[in-house]
Amino acid sequence: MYPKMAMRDDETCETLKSQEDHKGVKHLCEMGITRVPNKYVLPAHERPHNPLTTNAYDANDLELPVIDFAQLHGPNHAQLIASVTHACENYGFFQVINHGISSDVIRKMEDVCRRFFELPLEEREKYMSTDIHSLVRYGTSFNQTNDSVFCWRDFLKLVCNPDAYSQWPESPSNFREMGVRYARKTKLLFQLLMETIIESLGLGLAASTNKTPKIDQDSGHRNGSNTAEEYDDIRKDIEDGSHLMVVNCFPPCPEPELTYGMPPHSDYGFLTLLHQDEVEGLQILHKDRWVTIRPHPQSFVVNVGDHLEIFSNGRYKSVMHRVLANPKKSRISVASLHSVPFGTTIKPSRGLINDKNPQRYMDTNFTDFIQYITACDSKHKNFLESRKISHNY
Ligand SMILES: O=C(O)CCC(=O)C(=O)O
Repeated sequence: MYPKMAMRDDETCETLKSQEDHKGVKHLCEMGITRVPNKYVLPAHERPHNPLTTNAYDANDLELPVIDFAQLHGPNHAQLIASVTHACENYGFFQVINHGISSDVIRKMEDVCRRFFELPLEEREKYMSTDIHSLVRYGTSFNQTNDSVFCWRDFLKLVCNPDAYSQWPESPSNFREMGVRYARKTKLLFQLLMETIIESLGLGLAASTNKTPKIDQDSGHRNGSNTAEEYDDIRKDIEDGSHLMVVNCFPPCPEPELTYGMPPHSDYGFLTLLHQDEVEGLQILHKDRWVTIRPHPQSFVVNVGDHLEIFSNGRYKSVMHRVLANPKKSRISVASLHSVPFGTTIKPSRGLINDKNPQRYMDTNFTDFIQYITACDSKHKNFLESRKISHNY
């Protein structure tokens, strides 16, 4: 048992706590803290509910567009593609239902993740590392090495490929088996989602019929330089793509108004597939307002990542999101981040560039991105901003 630590200004307590901060927020809660340590206290102007930071904090929930994947191969296929286009252009987020991943797979994954975070610290600590190349990594905050203020989250990051599985935790029982099963299913779902996204951008259709797509005179979005070859390359990249699973644990926070579960950020990959338990916390920036995405059991929240923004030449934008800490309930989420293989160059699709719609992002190597997040603050959309090409006309 740890002594209760209530005073923020007690120097001895602070020193002790700062050593403990790197062991994570679950550990701090187990120590019995009743105040948020200084390391987690944001300056007033950066706090989640400060009207000056967000300009319009809005407690309203937002109903995300729902994509019913049961329609994928049916007579309403064209409508489904139109809904995907609408969701990606207007929200950067949607929910997918009837996605083919059974409730048993999802429930058991959530259960083993919850049990992982309930393990004693000595067990979780075995995976603690700040090396972002580790195949398995337990840690805390957003970027533990660079964050001047920590956020109220612990995580387990798991690289998903057959060579990495043997290094995943064996404890709690069934963790590895359920984790691998979940990872394989979400990878397949990602591939299907990407097929629809590519089609929604007008690229898949062009390749499959091997015809030059029409130029949309108003938006200038599609053009004639798309080739079946490029489509085949991207399909291959998606199939062989990188897949990282991030299991997030947000324990109850004694002073949630002072900190974040996760600060505003966008995701780096093509798509993220998120499963959140029944506890609210996720908010997205929509029309300059932070809005809450209420959890829907059995659906996945899907969002556009930075690499898709680059690939679509800015037509589909990655959207900032954040997680609020809450005082009462522990929250678990599982984010599956998918992209092209490490080492691949991400570039705007040649099929989407034309005179009206010039290339808006530099070709970007995955390695550049990894270097950037290692050295710099990767919150907000800083990395993507650094890849933009400005056109002075
Ligand atoms: O827990 C959530 O709702 C979102 C998690 C997230 O944004 C992330 O893992 O990047």
